[in-house]
Amino acid sequence: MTTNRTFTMIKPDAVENGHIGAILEKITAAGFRIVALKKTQLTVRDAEAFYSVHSERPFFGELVTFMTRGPIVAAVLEKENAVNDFRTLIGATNPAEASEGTIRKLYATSMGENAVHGSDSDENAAIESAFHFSQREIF
Ligand code: FUP
Repeated sequence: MTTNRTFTMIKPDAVENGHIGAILEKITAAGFRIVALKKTQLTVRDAEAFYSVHSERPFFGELVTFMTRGPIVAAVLEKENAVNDFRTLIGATNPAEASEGTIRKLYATSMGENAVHGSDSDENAAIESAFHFSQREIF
């Protein structure tokens, strides 16, 4: 995994609300190349492992229930400065605080159901990409 990649998920709320196409369009229009892509559904065990850093937080149970309630779209994205540029594109964790035009401002409904995930570091981008994709699925 090179450092010009990040990992994203279009979360169950955005999938349910029919925003997959619009969000992928925003992502590619912003200059990201999709190097891996799949629709899938997390098991409880997957979600607990993916978000293990939050396991002691009061919202952990709700987060796992939300992330497993329907399918997601997982993707690996490539662009110079991918991690930081993608976090700028998605906006603040809480959509009420997200800047105009960001994906969370446009498509998220609440802090808990905030439409998209974006890796917070190159190291986590590599870990999260490997969690979802084998080398044969990355192009
Ligand atoms: P982000 O990096 O912006 O995705 O946010 P975090 O890693 O801090 O949080 C991961 C997910 O936990 C968020 F997308 C939503 C959920 N969360 C809450 O529900 N409440 C909080 O106070 C913080 C995070």
